[in-house]
Amino acid sequence: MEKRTIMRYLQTHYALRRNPAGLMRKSANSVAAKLRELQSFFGLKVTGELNEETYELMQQPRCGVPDVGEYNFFPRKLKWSKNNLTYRIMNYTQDITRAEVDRAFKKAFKVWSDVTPLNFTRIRSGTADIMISFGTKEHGDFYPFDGPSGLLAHAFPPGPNYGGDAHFDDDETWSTDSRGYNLFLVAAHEFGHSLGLDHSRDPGALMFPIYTYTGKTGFVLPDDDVQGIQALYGPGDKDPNPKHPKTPEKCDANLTLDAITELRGELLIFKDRFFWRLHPQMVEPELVLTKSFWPELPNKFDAAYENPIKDRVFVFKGRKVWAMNGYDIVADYPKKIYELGFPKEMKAIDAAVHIKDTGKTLFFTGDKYWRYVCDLLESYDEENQVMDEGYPRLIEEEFAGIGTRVDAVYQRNGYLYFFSGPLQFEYSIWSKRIVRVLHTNSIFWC
Ligand SMILES: [Ca+2]
Ligand SMILES: [Ca+2]
Ligand SMILES: [Ca+2]
Ligand SMILES: [Zn+2]
Ligand SMILES: [Zn+2]
Repeated sequence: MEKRTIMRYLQTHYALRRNPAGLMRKSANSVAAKLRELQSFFGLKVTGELNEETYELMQQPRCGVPDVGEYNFFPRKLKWSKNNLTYRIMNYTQDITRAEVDRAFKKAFKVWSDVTPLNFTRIRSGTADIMISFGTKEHGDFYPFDGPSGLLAHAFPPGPNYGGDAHFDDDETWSTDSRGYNLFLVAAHEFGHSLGLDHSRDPGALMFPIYTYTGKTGFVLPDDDVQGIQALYGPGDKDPNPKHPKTPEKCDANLTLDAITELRGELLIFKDRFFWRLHPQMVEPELVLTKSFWPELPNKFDAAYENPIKDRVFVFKGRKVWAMNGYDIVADYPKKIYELGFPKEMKAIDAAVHIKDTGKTLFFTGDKYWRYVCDLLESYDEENQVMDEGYPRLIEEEFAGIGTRVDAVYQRNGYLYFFSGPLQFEYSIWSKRIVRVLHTNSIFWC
């Protein structure tokens, strides 16, 4: 990323001003201040410096609307003073059929009309409240697009003329699925702006500025967005999909976890559609959507562990297991868990952990656990039996006191950390006993 691109990013999204001569203000302080704003918005370590983490974030495809609302970039946020709004599709992309474009926009409006008293009617001539168009580069509003990736779209807050209008960068490849950018998802986000919403800092929110493909299963508007839009317009008569996913709070006293693994020195703590990344030197964990890392994997996992020698992370969901090498899925995966030697009737694994010092891998399911002599997930067969003899065993035989079910487990410095509901058990591998009982959320120093 060139310096110019970085400056443009801060100008577009953080209101970094040009000086009157039209040149960028050279003041390092001003750039640093904007970098701090950006880092704070995305929950990164606030340094004011362009570190790798910040640099990576700035390269992600995103919405063109600024993250800070207090500036005069677009007219100040307003709301529509009527509930019946019109929209008009001015032109089309060549990437998908016209019918697909029409459907994507209709569905995107429905996301908002389902939870508010708003109604959207399509008109085919004249001026609509929300005029929708595809354009490239400079497209008539002095907020030019930038070619493929980078800025995907933008929309204006409620008001006359440009107000409410939504523009899509036709240098992107638009799709109805995971390829390129999903038009429905981007449109649903932009129409949020058309109705008066700003960007959200909640990484689970539709109004989060960065694009993540959230999967094939039916989209449900996250709770954060519902709260936002209902604060402006109130709720509608009936919500056909009242279960709006909430983003987990790390310090929730009742916090429970799905799975935990290390990945190249970081701890990944899975919960619902998310995981927290906890770096040994970082106090503040970063919450991200699992799909933003591994778009091809399920949203939510049952269990996960790392084999650091092979640099592999294994994640389990139902009867399937995936092996990952960093961001990449290893060839031949997913496999079925019975291919690893588990009984055919086994539906899922609750938790798994690989113990570096002994080379053994433990798998927990229900009140039982299995032990593998070594980690041979890649070459399991009947003749080459790798399951330790005498397994499965009852969890309470070996790990008395941790309960009869394990949600998640990881190992560090000779200890196993078991999570069961809102409790965490620190178990010494060498003295074979529980040394401490903690709250689950103490993993985040809450
Ligand atoms: Ca308009
Ligand atoms: Ca673009
Ligand atoms: Ca689990
Ligand atoms: Zn946006
Ligand atoms: Zn525009």
